[in-house]
Amino acid sequence: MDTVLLTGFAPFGDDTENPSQQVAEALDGRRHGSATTVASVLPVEHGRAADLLIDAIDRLRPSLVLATGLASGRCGISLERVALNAAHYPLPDSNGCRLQHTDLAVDGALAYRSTLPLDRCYERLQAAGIPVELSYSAGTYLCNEVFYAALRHASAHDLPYRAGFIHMPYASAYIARRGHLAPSLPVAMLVEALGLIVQECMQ
Ligand code: PCA
Repeated sequence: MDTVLLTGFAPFGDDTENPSQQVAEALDGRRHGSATTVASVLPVEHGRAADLLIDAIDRLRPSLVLATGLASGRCGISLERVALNAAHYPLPDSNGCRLQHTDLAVDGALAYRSTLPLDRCYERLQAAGIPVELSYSAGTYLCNEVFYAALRHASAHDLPYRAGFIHMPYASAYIARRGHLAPSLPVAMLVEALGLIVQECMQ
């Protein structure tokens, strides 16, 4: 069986929902040709998030690893091009850890490129009427940390999976409930976007 590993993150900071968790749960079990999507929701915790992702990769041996998270303030789907060997947390993780100006891997490469077909994904989402951008910064918090871990693991062990990271804005219904406005998209559109990205990546 061919597996797509799709990860989201648990809520963090002052937010009580994370759209990436909702999208991952919505797509869990979704079939695409001979491939099945397996979703996992990672904690916003230094070390543990990346360890859980690598454990899932070693257990499931997926052909595609799509990691996703919330980027508050972004106006559309952000297709991340680069994972950086750096941690500089803008806020503490869920355990109160706040790394500053730290390397993720002491002797690791400075950066890895996403191995997803991002230009094709960009065109596919645009054609579907979904706001999308190509991004050169996945930040220096937990999203970049798992992105870097997934690509370093593939490179270090010569594993054949494609891996990348997708940031998304808030879910509109959450922002409406919260009252304090910020850029958002409906959950249904976020789910559609990730479904289309899986399709492009599995071609
Ligand atoms: N977004 C954070 C971490 C978890 C998430 O959903 C980030 O952009 O690093």
